[in-house]
This record gives sequence, structure tokens and C-alpha cells, in this order.
Amino acid sequence: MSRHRGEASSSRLQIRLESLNTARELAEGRVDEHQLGAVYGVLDRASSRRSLSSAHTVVGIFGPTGSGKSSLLNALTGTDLARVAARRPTTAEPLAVIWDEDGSSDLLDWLQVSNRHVMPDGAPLLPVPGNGSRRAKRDDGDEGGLILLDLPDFDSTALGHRVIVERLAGQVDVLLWVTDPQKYADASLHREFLEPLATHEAVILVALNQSDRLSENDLAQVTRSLKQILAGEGHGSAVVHAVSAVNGTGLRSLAEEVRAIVRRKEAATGRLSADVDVAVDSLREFTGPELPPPSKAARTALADRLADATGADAVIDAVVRSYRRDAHAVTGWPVTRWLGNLRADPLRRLNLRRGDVQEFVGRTSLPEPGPAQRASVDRALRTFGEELSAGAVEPWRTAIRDAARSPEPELLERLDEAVARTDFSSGSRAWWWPVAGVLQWLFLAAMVVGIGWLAVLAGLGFLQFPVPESPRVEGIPVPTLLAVGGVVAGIAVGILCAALARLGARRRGKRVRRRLVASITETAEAVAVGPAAAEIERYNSFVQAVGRAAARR
Ligand SMILES: Nc1nc2c(ncn2[C@@H]2O[C@H](COP(=O)(O)OP(=O)(O)OP(=O)(O)O)[C@@H](O)[C@H]2O)c(=O)[nH]1
Ligand SMILES: [Mg+2]
Repeated sequence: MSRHRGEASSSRLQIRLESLNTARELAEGRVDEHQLGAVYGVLDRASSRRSLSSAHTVVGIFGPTGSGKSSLLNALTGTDLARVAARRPTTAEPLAVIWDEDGSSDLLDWLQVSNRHVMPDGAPLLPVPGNGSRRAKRDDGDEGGLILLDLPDFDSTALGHRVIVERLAGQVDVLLWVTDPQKYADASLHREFLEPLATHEAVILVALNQSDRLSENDLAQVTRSLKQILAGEGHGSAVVHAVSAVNGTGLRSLAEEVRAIVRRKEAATGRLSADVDVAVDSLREFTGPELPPPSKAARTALADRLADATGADAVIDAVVRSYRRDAHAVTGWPVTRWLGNLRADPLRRLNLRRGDVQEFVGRTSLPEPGPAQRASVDRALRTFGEELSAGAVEPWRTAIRDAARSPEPELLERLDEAVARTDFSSGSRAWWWPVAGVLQWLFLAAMVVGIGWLAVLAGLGFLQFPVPESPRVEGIPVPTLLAVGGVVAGIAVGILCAALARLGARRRGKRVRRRLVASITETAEAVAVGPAAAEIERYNSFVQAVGRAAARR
């Protein structure tokens, strides 16, 4: 039964640790390195502790100097292994007392404890005086091994002591805090030792030693006061064992609690689980609600803004004017058509006429990106990044914004490529252009014939030859009809075609703008949207990983 529970909590811890590790990986390069310190520490300790004996429970005795840690160890073991003295501080090196030696040595190596004493087989914790150390019965094997550590004082002036106990406070499975009537309320001890371990309540035991030095009344009062202080720092359910290492008071119940913990074999897991809680808490400030991926609207708006920034309007304008110029060259009134050809092709001026640019090779002759253009590209990207990162907490917010903006210098280059890549349908003609063109030549021919005819008639009259009667249509002489009709029809068709060309040009302008935006969208997806979306996904995965690491069950 207890084994099952132990296995369940151990695999639960496994999942939590894996999630914590995932969160760490995702946070790397985003969250400040030293803010990940707690996480690194926990992962490191957990992988070490879990690779070592799970049959042993390590109980460390912590407390201020002179509280009676060594005396308590002696009393609990029924030995005088630990040096006890009136001169302080006495204990400078950790001492391990070991029940069930098998498999404990690697664990002790990891704990860096070299003073080791192995209890004889079957020796009880807290032997009853007079009965010898072999009296109390212990079930074999199943009881679980115990390593009891006597440690240097926690409030030592000797720096070395402090280093040892702080390290071991992070490594042991159970922390037994031993205090005394003088120091039980010492604020700095509480602040430095007990407060940071608020999440570790399940693996902390508290003993008020030297209870023999207090009257019954005083003891009750001191115990109450200590409980109050503990409750104030998150140890509300801690049991305070009032004990005396000298006369044995309270040792039985303390030993019984230790035995129960050892038997359950869950302390190591429980301690690491509490450590994970602390690590998760240190990551919480970097989490928030998950973010949606970049919306279609945001992406379109970005492409639109970028199109504006690249001078798309100038290109579209050139497309429109080039179309009208081409149409005019074919369908305009031939008499004045040559005037139109005097103007340069606006598209060719931008190097955008088909054949002018080769994909990925040529640069267009759009104006070189100046500060204004750079600024509008920057603004477009910033707006995009800000929209995406709204709702994220730092440092993710900045990371998402940076991901959207990182390619900026390259982006201008690639936007220009996108423009160059776009098909402007330059050179392609509408079906009606040649029709109108043929008509124009016919009208011109009619005009030339009519004028020629009239000129011949006028010449004959001038030379006093008889002028032959011209054939008439509806009373109008044919040469006049041809000359005037040719001119009028030619101009009229020219005007009509110009109007049609304006409509066609506008349609082509719109189509080209769509293509241009599509082409820019492709570029924007590759250089801005993609990286930003990846960063959002990373953030979301981080939030999820922290959530999984936080789940105790
Ligand atoms: N009256 C009384 N004296 C005690 C008790 N426990 C320890 N002492 C005395 O307190 C003094 C310090 O005991 P230690 O066991 O050396 O204390 P410690 O916590 O190990 O001290 P350091 O090793 O210096 O950290 C000794 O003189 C002990 O005899 C107790 O329960 N009652
Ligand atoms: Mg000592």
C-alpha cells in the first residue's frame, strides 16, 4: 500500500521534474540566467538524489549553537558518538549515524559526509535504557534505512560551518530543527532558515530542546509562542516537540515520528517535490495567459503597412501610368500619338518593366531606402510586435517584439526583392487595343485620302480647270466626308480609348497591388511573422511546462 503510494508520488515527481526542465530549456536565453538559479539547483539536486538510495531517509539535525543537536543525536542513538561540550561551537564536521548500511555509501559521498558510524543490525532509534541496544524490535528490510546527521551550528561565526549546513539543508530529505528556550524566537534564525522553507513543511520537524530547564508553565508558554512564530512564517501545522536530551522528555514521540517517516520512504520525494514548488514559484512571475498565434488581420495589416513603406504607391502609380501610355501608343490618334512617346515609361524608370529585373539578382530602381522608409518599416514591425506581445509578461514581451523586429536591415532588402518578383503584367495588352489601332489607321487613311482628294480638287480650281462634281452621300461631298470624318472619328476613338484605358489601368493597378501585397506577405511571413509566431509558441510552451511542473497531482 505505502509502496504503491510511494511509486505514484515518485512518478508524479518525475513528470514535474521533466516539465521543470522543459520550462528551463525554454526560458534559457530569455529569462535572466541568475533568475533561473533556483531551477538549476533543484534539477541538479533532484537528479543526484534520485540516482541514489531511495531506501534511505536522510534526517539532518539543524539549529543554533548550543541548542543540543549533538546531545540529541547521542540520546536518540543511545551512544555518545557526538562530541558534546560546554564550549561553543563544538561540532565542526557533520557526523552520520547510519541504520542499514547497504547502499548508503554513495549517498553519503554525495552529502560529503566522511564521519560515518554504522549502527549494529537491529539497533533501534531511541533505545530504552537498561534494555540494551538490541531490545526494540525492528522488522527486517521493510523498515527503511536511516541516516541521522549531526551538523555544525547554523548561526556560527565560523564561515565554514555556515557553508556546510546551508549545503546540507538543501540536500537532506528531512530537516530536524532543534532550538532551545534562549534562541527559539531568534528572528534572524527564523528569517534565514525557517521562512525560506515554508513550502517544505511536510519534511520539517521542530524540537524545542532543554525543556528540562523550564518550569511547566514557562514551557507551555514558550511552546505556544514558538508555534505562533512558526505559523506566521508558513509552518502552521508544524508539531513542536518539547524535548530534553538530558532527561529524555519527549524523545519517544519525536523518535516515533522519525520512524514513521523512515517507514513511509516518501521523504526524499516529498522534499524534492517541495523544492520543485519553490522553483516553480521562481518562474511564475514570467508566466501569464497563453497568447494566440498572429491573427490573419494582424498579418494583413503588417503586409499593408510594409507595402506602403516600400513605396508601393509609387509602383502602382507607375503601373497605371505605364498602362495608359502603352494603350495610347497603340490606340491614340496617330497624328498626335508621337507626343506620348516623348515621355519615358514610368515602369521602365523604376526598372520594373518585364525583363528588366531578374529574380533575386536585380535591384529595382525604387528609391534607396532612406531614413523615412526605414522608420516606417520599423514602425510597421513595432506595431505588429506590440499587438502580438500584448498580454505577455516580461521578458517574453520583449522577446516576442524582438523576434518580429530582428530582421529589419535584411527586411528592406527582401522587400525590394519582393517588389522585383512581382508580376506587373507590363507589356501585356488588352484585346481591344489592336482593334482600335486598326480603326485608327483606317480613319487616318480616310483622312489622308479625303484631304488628298480635296487638294486635287482645289488644285484643279486654282488652275482654272473644270472641277468635276464629287460624289455625295446624304448631300455631303465624299472627299469632305472622308477628310472631316477621318479626323473626327480618329479623335473620337482616341478619346474613347483613353477613357477605356483609364478604367483598365485602374483595374490593373488594383490587381498589381494585390500581387505586390501577396509577395510582400510572403516575405513578411518569412522574416517577421514566422519568428514572432515561433517565439509566441515558445512562450506558450513555457507557460504550459510551468503549469505541469506546478501540478502536485
Ligand atoms: N539542561 C540541558 N542541557 C542540555 C540539553 N541538551 C544539551 N544540553 C547542554 O547544552 C550544551 C550544548 O550541547 P551540544 O549538544 O554540544 O549542542 P550543539 O547544538 O551540538 O552545539 P554545537 O555543536 O556547538 O552547534 C552542552 O553542555 C549540553 O550538555 C538539554 O536537553 N537540557
Ligand atoms: Mg554539536
